[in-house]
Amino acid sequence: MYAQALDQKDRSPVTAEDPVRLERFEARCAVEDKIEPKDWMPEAYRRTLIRQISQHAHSEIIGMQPEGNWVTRAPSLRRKAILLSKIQDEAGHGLYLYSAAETLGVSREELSEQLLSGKAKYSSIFNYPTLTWADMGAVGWLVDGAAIMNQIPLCRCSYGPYARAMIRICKEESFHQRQGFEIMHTLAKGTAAQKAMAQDALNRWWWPCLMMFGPPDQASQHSDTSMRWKIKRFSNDELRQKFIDAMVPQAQFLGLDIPDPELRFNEESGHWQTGAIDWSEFRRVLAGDGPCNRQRMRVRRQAEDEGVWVRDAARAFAAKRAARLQAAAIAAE
Ligand code: FAQ
Repeated sequence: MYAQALDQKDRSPVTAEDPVRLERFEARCAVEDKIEPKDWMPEAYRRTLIRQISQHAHSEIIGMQPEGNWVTRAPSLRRKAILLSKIQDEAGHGLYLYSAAETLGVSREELSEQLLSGKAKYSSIFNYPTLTWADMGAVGWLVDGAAIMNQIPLCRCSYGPYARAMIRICKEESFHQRQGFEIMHTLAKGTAAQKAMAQDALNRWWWPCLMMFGPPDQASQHSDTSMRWKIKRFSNDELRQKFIDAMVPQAQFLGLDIPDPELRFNEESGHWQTGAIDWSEFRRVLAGDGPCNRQRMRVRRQAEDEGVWVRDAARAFAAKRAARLQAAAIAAE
């Protein structure tokens, strides 16, 4: 029941596309034309986008929970205000992304139902707990850092509404990353106990962040078509490597150790090389058995149930207002 996306795919067969239209579509992608909602697109392109955009939206919504855990315990009023704003930004990102997905002909209700029923995936990273205040630093620095690395290329995605949503999201994500780095910096340059807390957070978040980029290229089912259609611009492994190369010097600047005894700089390739990633852990989290999968879904469902009266009240108000306006229009005739 808590497994992510065991049955999320639209299994109805994709009928053969008109070869002429398909060729024209592929040619538009090749020359970097933006595809807009009313343009013809292959059914597989539409489904891929709905899958990716909705998983991304769900990740933003579920991603509020690990941070929400620290709102009441932030160490100062300033930190609390910043954290609250960041969490509100995540909600906004979820909403822009649901709107982008809706332009592809799927309703917000369907998407929400896929998440609440446990059919839809969201990012593996949000199934890990935030145990200390330093985790707010690590989430901002590393999780938002990984998100930016993955999402900047999405600003050039071939699908117009997704690309445009990503531009604003990326601007906000870079603030988030800065605030996370600033928390880590304060802790790492603070007392020995604070530095140990920052190191512990890095130890717990490093490997799950590397997994955020998705399975290794040879195991990534969607990368080839998504790259041909210019939805994705880089492969999962390419983005993971860019992230590692960016983060290692930042950890060094902070005076923190990356928890990987095999980490070394490869002079030949010019890249930092890590030890092996434990992909069995990634598969376990995706199958619903991460440290917090059950808790995340329980909290999400509870929030949905507790919001019923708000949605009912909004609908009742909208109906009353429409009736009032209609009555006024009739009276004016
Ligand atoms: N977790 O063939 P690929 C954030 C699935 S937002 C769970 O390589 P694709 C902001 C994948 O869906 C973070 N599932 O797939 C924030 C597919 O399964 P399916 C979210 C994963 O789509 C910060 C299967 O594995 N970002 O952090 C994961 O070509 C702080 C095979 O994979 C996005 O969603 C994973 N990590 O590439 C919020 C960005 N990785 O659908 C709050 C947009 C892979 O066939 C606080 N998405 N899978 O059942 C993407 O760029 C892509 O979808 C990838 C995966 C790169 C995630």
